Amino acid sequence: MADIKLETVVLAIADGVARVTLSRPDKLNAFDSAVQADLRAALDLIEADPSIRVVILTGAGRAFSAGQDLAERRKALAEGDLDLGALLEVNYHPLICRLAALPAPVIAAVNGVAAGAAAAIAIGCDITIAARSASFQFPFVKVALGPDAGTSWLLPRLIGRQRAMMLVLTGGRTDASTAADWGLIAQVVEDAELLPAVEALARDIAAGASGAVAEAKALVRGSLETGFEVALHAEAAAQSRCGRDPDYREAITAFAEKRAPKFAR
Ligand code: LHQ
Repeated sequence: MADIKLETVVLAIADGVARVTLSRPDKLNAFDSAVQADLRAALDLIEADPSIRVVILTGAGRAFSAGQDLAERRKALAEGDLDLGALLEVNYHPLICRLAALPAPVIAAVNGVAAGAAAAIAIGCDITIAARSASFQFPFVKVALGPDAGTSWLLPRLIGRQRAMMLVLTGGRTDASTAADWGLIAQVVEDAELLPAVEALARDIAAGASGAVAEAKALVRGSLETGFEVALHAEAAAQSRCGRDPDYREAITAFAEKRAPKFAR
């Protein structure tokens, strides 16, 4: 299928994998209102297409994204628009929540610097893989702001409170290798390997039974907000659904027949 080119985002869908590329490279893919609108449009298309089994989010050029467009904020400030919380609630939160709620896992392929809200979106994806030369920066304090877009929730859970504090209180840059060592991201790969590695991972996940993949995503995400016994019950409920799915019958039959399963969905 041909790429769908929006103003600042390119959506490419092939073989059950949707790749969303932030495409404003001259401004390091900073999130202005056009990017926000294009991401909403891309998500509308992805949510409406049941053939999509995995989503990849990446950036064009040398950056993943430099976060909120500061030039647009400067203009808004001059016009007296000061409510950043409203901007978060209207633009960022729906985007972040829609990515989390998609049944298809979302893989961030972090090709370069990821800063501010964009770094939060990258580490909030289901799996985050970065190029060796990429970096992560939570520079909110450097622009006199507190952490947002989920940063204060995600960082302590991924890397612990001590390292989270260091990152948010300094706003300093963390290279991809350190990010991987700390568990901020799943993996670091050489620059030229980023898209091939992420696409291979996406194909691997897309080959799985999509019902089971969706249950796995929801269970792991949900576990962060529940106790152990609640998680056990959630797993059992998911297993009841999976066990009645024809794909489970096919997997068991294929195992007995010593062949690869052919999943229906
Ligand atoms: C940019 C940006 C940018 C516009 C580079 N905006 N143009 C969420 C919602 C609600 C409220 C507010 O906040 C938030 C959360 C946030 O995201 S706050 C954090 C916002 N981001 C930043 O503070 C990062 C700002 N950018 C930088 O510090 C640097 O650009 C980094 C370290 C990312 C990269 O540095 P360099 O590699 O030296 O590139 P550069 O600075 O030369 O940038 C290249 C161009 O991109 C340049 O444009 P120009 O026309 O001069 O060539 C920059 O102005 C533009 N650009 N970031 N966020």
